[in-house]
This record gives sequence, structure tokens and C-alpha cells, in this order.
Amino acid sequence: SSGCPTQPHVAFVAFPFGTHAAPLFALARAVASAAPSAAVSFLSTARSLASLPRAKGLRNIRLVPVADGRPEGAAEVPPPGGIEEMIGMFLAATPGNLREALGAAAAGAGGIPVGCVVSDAFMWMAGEVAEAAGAPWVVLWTGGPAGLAAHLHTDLLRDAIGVGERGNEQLHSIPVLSAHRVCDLPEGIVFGPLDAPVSCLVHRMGQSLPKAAAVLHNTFEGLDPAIDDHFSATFSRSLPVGPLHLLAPPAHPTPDPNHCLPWLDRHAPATVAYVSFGSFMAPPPAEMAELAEGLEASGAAFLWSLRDEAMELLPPGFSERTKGRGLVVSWAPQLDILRHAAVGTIVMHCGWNSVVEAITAGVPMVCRPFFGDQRLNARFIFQVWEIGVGFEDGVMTKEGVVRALEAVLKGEEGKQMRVKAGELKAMATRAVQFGGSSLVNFNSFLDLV
Ligand code: U2F
Repeated sequence: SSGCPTQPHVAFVAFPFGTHAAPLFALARAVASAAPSAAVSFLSTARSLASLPRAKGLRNIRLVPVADGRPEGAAEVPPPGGIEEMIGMFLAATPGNLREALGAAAAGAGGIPVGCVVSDAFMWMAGEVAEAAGAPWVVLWTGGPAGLAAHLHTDLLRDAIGVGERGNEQLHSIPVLSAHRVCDLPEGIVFGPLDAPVSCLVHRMGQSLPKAAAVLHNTFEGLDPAIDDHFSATFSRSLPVGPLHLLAPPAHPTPDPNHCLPWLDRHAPATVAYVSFGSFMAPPPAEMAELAEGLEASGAAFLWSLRDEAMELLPPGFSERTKGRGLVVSWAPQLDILRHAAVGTIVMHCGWNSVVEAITAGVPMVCRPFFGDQRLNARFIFQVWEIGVGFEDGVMTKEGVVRALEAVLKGEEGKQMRVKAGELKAMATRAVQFGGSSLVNFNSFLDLV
């Protein structure tokens, strides 16, 4: 419409660890499908690109590898320092590897220069690369909104609270977090390793985001109106465009190799506890045993997504004793499971993707948060939205698990939670429908890129 003859070219820059790339890729797919004439490049490390679902039917998305910073010819197995060492090596290779990949992206798109950079919020240095290239910088924050508020105000929190204590006092210094407590904050803000690579990364991120042309969130307007207003006042544009799995549904049906869905078909509505701690988290061994004993003692049916290496932590004879009412699998099609009528609750770590998925399925939650934004998300769930329960002292015990399952699956309390979760589900669904806030925000984002 501007009369500009060149084809638009949008480059997406992922943070290539954990599940970060998945929601950004969903956004890239949504752009490629809404703007078929645009060139869309998706930049991530080879390892991360290989983990993404294929963007079937979208000819205008190109995957562009970014150097991961590991020495040439390094073995496929992770280095001794594990994921933290890999993150450190990757960050050390920025921004050079990003500049190089943007060059490759332009070459791959027939010489069309990148006109807009959309990065994971963690990748603050992509903002500098974009600026040098004269392109606007837009970011996607994939975690919970409260976590973002905490990172934005790290300096203020350090001044107000001091450093070192995991206290229980309320966070009065940040009005939008006043329901939360100091101990809910992510590590690396006032306690935990302040100088770890990821702590420095998110600190720098908080300082850089107000410079972005827009900040997108995997949430929807109205879930937390005070935070919506706060972000609108803080960022150039604040655009909640979620739930991303509804805005850009997966291109293929998710495989179900462990036959979870037929198993669920055999259960009555809202009776099954689905257990999942996300993509890389496993509770400490002692708590795993308590959880297993609690599931067994509760008598409830359960479906547990548990990675192979953690299976050996189950108590001896557990599988035999719970046969028929318990199914333990190494990976589950979570979205389809949460939407199944038989599922009555999810026992979870409160990773934001799972929180949004549970909300859009109207499923109450049993919260055992571990790190990062998870404790902040959990307090929203059980205290503000009242759609879940937590554990006394924050850890799972056999009795605590029995009590929690009793409350969400059988009690009056659970029924109320289901009603409230259903209201949020309706709000989320409306947001991505024609005229809904997330769809309107997504279109503003399209205009921007
Ligand atoms: C980090 O969280 P995780 O990636 O560990 O966990 P989630 O945000 O809950 O995302 C897990 C995704 O994996 C899917 C599930 C989610 O989309 O549906 N999944 C599945 O399909 N099958 C399985 O058996 C198990 C999981 C981080 F730890 C959190 O603190 C952040 O909030 C989060 C977002 O930045 O990233």
C-alpha cells in the first residue's frame, strides 16, 4: 500500500534452548500464512531447528541455522557443564553469529534484506543487530507476564529489597506484583546466582525491552488487567496475541504413540489427573517418590508424562500396583490430553506454555513450581485466579498430593475452580476469534512488520 515495490522480509530470532523456539515458530507460521507474499526467515541453531514441527504447506518460511558457539567438530553430546555451558557458549558467539545468519537469510531470500527482526525477548542483542541494520525490532515474551514485570524492575527490586534474602514479605514496591512475595521472584533478581549467564541475560533484557518497537505476549487481554495496563504504559506497543496455540494451531495432528487418548476415552469426565513438569524439569528424587505414593494413595486415575531417565525413580512395584488406573508415558500429546473431557486436573510446574494450555482447556491446576517465572505464575493460579491449589511449604508430600487431588477432583472447591477456569477459557477463546483482542493485536503486529 505504501507503493514500495520490494517484498517484505521478516526474520525471527529464537532463543535456542528449552521450549522457547516453539511459540516463536508458531508466531512465524501465523505471519507466513497471513502474509503469503512476505519472506519469513526463522533463525535458530541447527539442533533447535531440528526439534521444530515442519511448517507444512507454507512455502515462504525458510529455516536459517545460527552458529551455536561450540567448537568446530564438537561431539553431539552436551558438554560437561550441560545446558548452562551450552547457553554460555551460544551467548558468547552473539551478536556475530546473528549478523552472519541475517546475511544468510537475505541471500536465501533472493537478496531481499531483512526489513524487521522479531526475536525471543531473551535475545536483547538482536535489538542492537536490528538497529544497526536499520530494521525495527519486535520481541515475543514466552513466559508468564508476572515474570516479565519482575525482570523489567530488577534494579528497583534490588534497591527496595536488598540482595541475598528469600524473604516472605509482599512485593509492595511493584504494584502489579503486590499479591506476590519476595520468595516468588525468579532466581537472579534479589537471590540466587546474580551473575550467572542467564541472570545477566534477563537483567539486560529488562533494560532493553522498552526500546523495542513492540512487545508481544503469549497471553490475552483481561487475564490480568493491571499488568496489561502496566505493559501498555511501559512499552512502545504491548500486544498480547495469545494463546499462540489457538492463534496458530499446529499444522499436523500430534502423534499419540503411547495411546493416551484411547486410554482417556475409558474414563469418566473430569476424573483423571494428568501429571507433567514440562520439557526438561524433573522433581528431586525424594519428591518424585512422594508424588508417586500420593497418586497411589489417592485412588485417582492418572496419566503421567515422565521422561525415560526419571522412570527408575518410581517406587518398586508402583506400575503393577496402579495398573489399570495409572498410565506412565515418556511423552504425551499434552494439548489434546488437556482438552479431553476425562481430564480433571493437571499436576504441573507452572511453565507458562502449560499454564496457558490448561486455562484454554478450562482445567484446574495443582501447582509445584520450581524456578524462573513458575512461582509467580503459581500464585496467580491459586491466589488471584483461584483456579488451582499449591502445596504447603511448596513441596509435594504423599499427604499433600492426596489432599490436593481430593480438593480439585472431588471437593466443592474443585467445582468452583472449574467454573472460574471455564470463564477464563471462554475469554481466551474470544480473544482469538474475529474481532477478538489477540487477533486485533496480531493484525497490528502484521502492519508493523
Ligand atoms: C520453560 O518451561 P517448559 O518448557 O519446561 O514448560 P512449559 O512452558 O510448560 O512448556 C512445555 C511444553 O511442552 C509440551 C506442553 C508445552 O507446550 O504442551 N509437552 C507435551 O506436549 N508433552 C509432554 O509430555 C510434556 C510437555 C520454563 F521452565 C518456564 O519457567 C517458562 O514459563 C516457559 C516459557 O518460557 O519455559
